[in-house]
Order: sequence, then structure tokens, then C-alpha cells
Amino acid sequence: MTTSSFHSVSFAPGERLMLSFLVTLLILVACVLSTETTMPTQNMSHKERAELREEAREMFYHAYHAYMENAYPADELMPLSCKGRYRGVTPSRGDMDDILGNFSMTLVDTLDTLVLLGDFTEFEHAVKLVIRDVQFDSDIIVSVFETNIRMVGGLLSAHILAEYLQKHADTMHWYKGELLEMSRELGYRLLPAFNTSTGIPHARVNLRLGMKDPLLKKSRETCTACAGTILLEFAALSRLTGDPIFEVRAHAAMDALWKLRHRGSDLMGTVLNVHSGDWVRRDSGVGAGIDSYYEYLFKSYVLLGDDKYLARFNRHYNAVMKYVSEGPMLLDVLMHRPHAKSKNFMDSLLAFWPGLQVLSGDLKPAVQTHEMLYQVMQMHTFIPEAFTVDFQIHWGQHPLRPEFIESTYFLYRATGDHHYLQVGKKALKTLQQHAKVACGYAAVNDVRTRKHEDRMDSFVLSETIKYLFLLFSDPQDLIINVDEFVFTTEAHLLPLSIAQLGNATFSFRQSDEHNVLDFMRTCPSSNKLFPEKVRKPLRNFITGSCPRTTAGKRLSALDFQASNADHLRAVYDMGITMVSVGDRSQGKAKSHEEGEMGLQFMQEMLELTKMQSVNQLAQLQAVAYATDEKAQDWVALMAGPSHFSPELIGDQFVQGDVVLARPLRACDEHLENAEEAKGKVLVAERGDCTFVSKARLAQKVGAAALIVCDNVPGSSGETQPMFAMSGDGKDDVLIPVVFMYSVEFGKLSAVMQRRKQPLRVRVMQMVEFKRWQLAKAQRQNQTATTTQKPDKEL
Ligand code: DMJ
Repeated sequence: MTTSSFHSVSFAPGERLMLSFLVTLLILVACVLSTETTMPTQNMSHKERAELREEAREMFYHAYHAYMENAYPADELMPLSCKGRYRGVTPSRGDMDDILGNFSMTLVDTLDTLVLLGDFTEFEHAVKLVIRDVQFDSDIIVSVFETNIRMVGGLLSAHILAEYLQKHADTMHWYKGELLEMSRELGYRLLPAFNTSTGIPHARVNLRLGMKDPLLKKSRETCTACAGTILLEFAALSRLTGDPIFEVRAHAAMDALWKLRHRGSDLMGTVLNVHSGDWVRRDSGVGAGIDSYYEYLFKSYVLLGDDKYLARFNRHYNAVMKYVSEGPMLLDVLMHRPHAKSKNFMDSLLAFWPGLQVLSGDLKPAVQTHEMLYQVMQMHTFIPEAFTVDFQIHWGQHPLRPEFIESTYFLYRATGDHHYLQVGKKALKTLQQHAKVACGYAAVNDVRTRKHEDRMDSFVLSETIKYLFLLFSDPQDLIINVDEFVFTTEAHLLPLSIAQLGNATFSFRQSDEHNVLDFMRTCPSSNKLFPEKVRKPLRNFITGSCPRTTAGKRLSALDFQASNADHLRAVYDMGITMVSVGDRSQGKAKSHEEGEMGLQFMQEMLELTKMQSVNQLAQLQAVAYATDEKAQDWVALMAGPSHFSPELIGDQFVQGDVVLARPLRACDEHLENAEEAKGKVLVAERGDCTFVSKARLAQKVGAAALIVCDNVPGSSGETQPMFAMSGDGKDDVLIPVVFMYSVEFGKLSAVMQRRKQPLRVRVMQMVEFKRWQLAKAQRQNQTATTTQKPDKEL
């Protein structure tokens, strides 16, 4: 995404206002800090930068040709099997496949990158292919959000650029707006999703049947980002076609979302009910589930010049900076209790935030968060999908996402600091070394093992490589002036001049020669904006590879992990003793201050126990089994909960024999041993498809519960934090689903192999298991002389 903040063209009044606003913000911040700036650490020569630009170009063609030659007209390339991924043909990955509509998504998503690369010949060829091959009348349920950002955005941007080339490159004279017609048709196919009582669109729609598909009958939940990332494309669609319906619907959805903010905190949750407007998940951050809602508020203001969106963005922004931002970190809170952190991990999607902060003029926190993310990247090679506040891996996948490179690009454009070129170089070389395969670029299944996945998302071409290419390009290397455009969340280009279009004919205006970069060269010098001063103190923010504990920082109850020895020590120093049977000595605080910290800790613990949904201790699950035939002695293995299945609380448990799914990953439509799985506790291995799709399959075959076991050898709940598996916002899974790391599952598996009979397990809450064991031990002590009664069933 970019705005008019760096070059000036012939601006209309609204645009001029935006330009001056953005520039003023940049100058203000820059002038305040320019007194103590230092020179950048390591400059990059023009030659090296040009070489990297060419390497980014080669990367593009490596991936693009791999897709075109082996996968087109499929939606995606599968880079390991070197073939196309087709919806309904390629084995399903569950709901993850909702992005696929058998409409050649990667090519559509990539069209405008071809223009940025200056490859008009291939662009023209690709546009002809899209017009000839792509059709939308399919009985397929797709994600409204993904179809909008990748397909509608891709078609619109390509249409705009095709007309631009007709005018400025004397080419494509045969083109008569076919892509715009296609985007209009696709827009109409998405519109049924907006027929809700709130005006907030459903998450999914059937391309042919609209909402009449019986599978969509129960549809009611969507994410904030899903509903709030429509306006840029729909406004462009309306203004270019002259049909107001799209823009009207998208504004209504934004208005409805705004009304749902928490009036006290000004924060939004992440999942909501489209009919009632009730929040389903009240976690509030800037990453998964909400990210591009904030982005579209700001960019809607930039593109359309409507002040209300700036005002809304500012309200949310202030709330985020007040409650979510903690130093360079961004940690989810509860929208209605914003002082309570709701997660102890961050997700990689939030890496877009510094880029948005740059555009809104708040450079300092952008530099800080970017620096933190850079260190996470250096520590783990890639930024993992989720990482803890200790910067340990929470979810190790890395699908070659663009967000961090996007922010790097905007920080470079705003500061001119060559540090960001060096960061980009590191990101580029890492992709080359660890993701490049013979047939494109493969996602990384786990950054620890760097094992590849048979997946190359369309955003690799439309965003990741595009932003790398832009980072290493000078404005004169590009055929278009990107500062005349807003980049959508999928990095598609929409011209700022759209603001002036009603039903009028769309036309480009020539840019004048006044260049805001000239101005930035004087005061302040862009080379001296925040280079070392802001970044340097953060260089050691992530210390070594060990989890940080209390050194200088109070351990909060939410961060506390009972399995972490450092945490136990810190808690002991605060005067809190973890009492176990046979050890009833009282803890004594080391010092008065630590005693107070202990009290605060206990208060937080009490607070947390009130909030079952975020209390990790209470959420910890157990897979328990009897060690003897009479079921007298039981042991429990640690397991994690899921966000999408019913929580086992109190004395609830599910009991059944353990059965391994065949195939073990349980990603296909059917299980070979479906009959055997009925009423049992099914085990499926992590990978190939989402947790929730495995759960749906287990439920379909009638399993009583599902255990998902990790696919990373050696992983253990003893050494890494337990997490709750994420779903997709729907609540149709009715059986308990728990996650076991490899070491814990290995123990279970060893017992299974030793037994002649099937192993019977109970899936339950760990706290409840402990309570049960404790009660049993006390009973045994009290009745040592009397006859032991059989253990009471839970
Ligand atoms: C892209 O499709 C878009 O950037 C979206 O807004 C969020 N995620 C992916 C890339 O990570």
C-alpha cells in the first residue's frame, strides 16, 4: 500500500488535504527527533540494490513460470508435487480451501505485478488468458473476504493498468474493459452475503447459489477483518462501473462494525454474529481476525477522502496504542476488559502494523515494532505464524507471508534508512535459501525443521515478491508512479483519482514534477530519520534463545506457566508456595517489594480464574489413562484445548478407546477406518489441513473426541507453552478436541503398544484430574484402616 505522501501529482482538493496531512505528520515527528539522529549503520551501494531488484525479478519469474507451466488454470501451484491445486479435485484442506474458487486465482492476483515489473507483453498475454478462461458460475462456496481482496482487487487493478497502458504505452488497444465486467459479475455473486439484519456480510457465499446453498444455512459468524476489508474494492467497483450498490453495501458494513466497538475502550473483538451483532470472540489486537479492518479504515480515508474513516481510525488507533501496544510488542486484550491481556503470544499477521503506522505518520512505534519483528525473524530464520512474549515459537508454520516485507518497504520509503534495505536483503536471501524449490517457492511447515509444505499461496507473487521488488527499485525504475495509488491489503493498486469518480469516465491525470522527496531531503533529511536512536535500544530486546523470565520484569499471572522452572522460582521469590500433598510449608517473600508483587500476582490469578476462556491453567486439558487393570491408579498427560470445540469443565470428561485415524493426518473427505472410530477417541496427526477440519471429520465419523498430536519430533509441553488450537469462527464442532505435543503423545503411544487390549483414556480438564487425584489420596489417608471403596466415577 502507498499513498500520495511522497510524490505530488495534480491533486484534487481532497487529495491535497490528504497529502498535506500525511506529510505534516511525517515532518512533525521527524523534526522532533532530528536533533539526535545518527547516520545509518551500513549503506547499500546503488549497484547492490539494483542486483537485489533483479534477483527479486528472477524470483518472480521462477515462481510465475512454475505456476503457469505446471498449475494454470488452477488456483494455486503445489510446489512440491509441481501441479495445480483445484477445489474439489485436490484432497481438501478443509476450510482453508475456501479461498479457492477454481477461478485461476494466482494468475488474477498476479496481473498487476507484471505491470510493475514492466513486462507488458506477458501482462497482455495473461489478461487474454483470464478473459478467455476464467469463469465464476460454479457451485462452490468461497470466502467473501478472500475472493474480494484477491480476485475482485486483482481484476480491478489489472483493468486500471490495462487502460493506463493503452494511454501511455500505446498497447492493448483491443482491450474493451472485459476485466472490469468480470469484476462486476464477481461482485454481484458476492452481494447475497450482505443480506443480513446488520448489513455485515456473511463469511462465505456460494458463487452460483448465493446464500441458498443448504450448507450455508447455519452461517452466522464472521471475523472483523473479513467483514471490514471490502470497501476499497467495492468503492472502486462502483465508481468504475457506475453501479452504486457495491459501495453502498460496503459502507453499510463499515458503519455496522463501527457501532459494535466497545464504547468504553473503543476496541473491537475478532469474531461476531452477522445477524445479532453479538461478539463471539472479544480478543482485541491488531493481528489475525482484525488486521485489515484497521487498514481499510485508514485507506478508505486516503482513497475516498471521507473524514469519518479517519476519525474512526484515530479512535481505534489511540485505543490500540493505549491497551494493546506494550513497548514494541502488540498483545491482545479483551475489548471489554482492556487491562487484561488475553493471549501471551503474537501472530505474524500483525507485522503489517508498522507499515500502517508509517502511513498514518506514527513512525517511532513503527520502527520499534519492526525492529522487534526483525529480531524474531533472525532468531527463527522466518517469522513463525505465532510466537510468545518470550519470542519462542507458538506455531511454527511460515507460509511466506508478505507483511513484514511490506512494513520494511514503507519504513524504507519514509526514512530512507539503508537498514531497511539490509533487512529486505536478509528476507530475500532467506527465501532463496530456505523456500526456493525446483517448482516455485514452498511454504515452511515448521521454522524449526524448515520442512517444506506443498503450498504456494497466491500472495507470494502478488505481495511478498512485489514488495521486495519495490523495496529495491527507485521510482525511475517503475513504469508507474506508485505514489498515485493506494495499495489494497493484497497489494493491488487503486488510483487515488478514484475519489473524483462518480459515474464520470475514469481518467488518469498527469503528474507534475513537484516531488515531495525533494522536500524530504531538506528538513528533515530522510536519511536521518530514526536510524539508530530508536532501533539501538531494542537490539537486545530478545536476549539469546531462552525464554525471558522475571529479570527486571514482573511475571504476570497470564504469562505464568506451571511447567516453567524459572516461573516457579520467580513465584517462590514473590512469597507464593505451590502447595502439594506432603509439603504444607508457607512461602515467605524474599523482600517487601517481591511480597507486593506476589500479592498482585495472586490478584491477577483470581481475576484470571474468573475468565475461564482465557485462563490457560484452567484450560489445560488432560488425557488420562489407568496404569493398572483395576483402574486404581491413573496418570495424566498434558494436552491443550481448542477455541472451536466445547470446553470440558468441572467433572465433565469423555472416555473411550484410542484409535489412530487412517490416514493419520485425517485431511481427506473420508476415513478408511470410519467404522472403528465410532464412539472412540480418535487420534489425528497435525498437518496438511486445519485443526478444525480434522475435528469435523472426526465428528462426521462419530468419534467421541479427537486428539491432535504434533508433527514436530521432540516437542513437549514441558519445554514450550501450551496453546489453544484456532478454528475459523464457526461453532459446529461438538466433540472435545485436544492437542498433544510429540513427547506427551509418544508416552501415550508407547502404552498403547505395550497393551494387548485397546487403551481406554479420559479426556478432561487437567485441574479436575489433579483435584480428583488429590481427593483420592486424602480418602486413602483417612481410611487407611478401613476397606478401600472403588473410586467414584467422575
Ligand atoms: C493476504 O492475503 C492479505 O495481505 C491479507 O490481508 C492478510 N493475509 C494475506 C497474507 O498474509
